[in-house]
Amino acid sequence: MTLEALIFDVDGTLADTEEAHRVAFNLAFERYRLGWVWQPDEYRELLHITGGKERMSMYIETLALPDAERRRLKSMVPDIHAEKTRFYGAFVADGAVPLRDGVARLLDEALAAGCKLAIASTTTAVNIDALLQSTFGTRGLDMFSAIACGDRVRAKKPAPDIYRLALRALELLPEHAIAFEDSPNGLRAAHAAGLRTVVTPNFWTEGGDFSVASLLLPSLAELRFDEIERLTANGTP
Ligand code: XBP
Ligand code: MG
Repeated sequence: MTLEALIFDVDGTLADTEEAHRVAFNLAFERYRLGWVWQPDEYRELLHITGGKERMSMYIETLALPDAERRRLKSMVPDIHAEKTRFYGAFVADGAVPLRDGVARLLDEALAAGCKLAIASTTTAVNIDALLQSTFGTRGLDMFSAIACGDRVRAKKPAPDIYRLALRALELLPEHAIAFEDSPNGLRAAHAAGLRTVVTPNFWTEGGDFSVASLLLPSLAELRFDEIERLTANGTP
């Protein structure tokens, strides 16, 4: 089976971004004087909900509030999220969010071998553009044949929609591509889309259910592009 594309998740896979997201959320909450502070342990639980807006809405549901106040706070979620995205974009532009080990080399090896690259992420296009430009420079956006992200799909991970969108944009069947993920939600999304998946957990996702992963690694530091097919062959969904 010829491998024609690698499809990467962004947050936690290309780069360990979630601490920057967490701090950005807290700065936005402070800007809106909400009195909310997401500590690491609480944020790790909240990360089971994909999508920053969905995460905030679910958090509001957990608060003991009069209905009118709950509705008012929920109506503010898009504005709070836009403010959070501004803070996050500033961290990324400052170079505060480097690529994970092995990512730059593996992407260059894939491109040199004529393999396409794509992205399937829950975060926003703004965040992805900022990360690709801050880590790869101006060539960052041109490296990827397709970027499927954010609100382009109604059902976010663990639904397969974002991976199906990436495959449609690549005009590929799932057997000709491999997904790279960091979280159980992301793995479930890729697997449901029929993709073999390489998983590299991190601080926020370690200990999750990765039983359907084709390959589980601590990072991409040791993975060579020309080994991927062989190492994932028996992990076909
Ligand atoms: C991870 C997410 C995102 C980020 C925050 O996305 O679920 O919601 O946590 O980014 P993925 P936003 O791992 O699929 O890249 O606030 O922009 O959603
Ligand atoms: Mg992720």
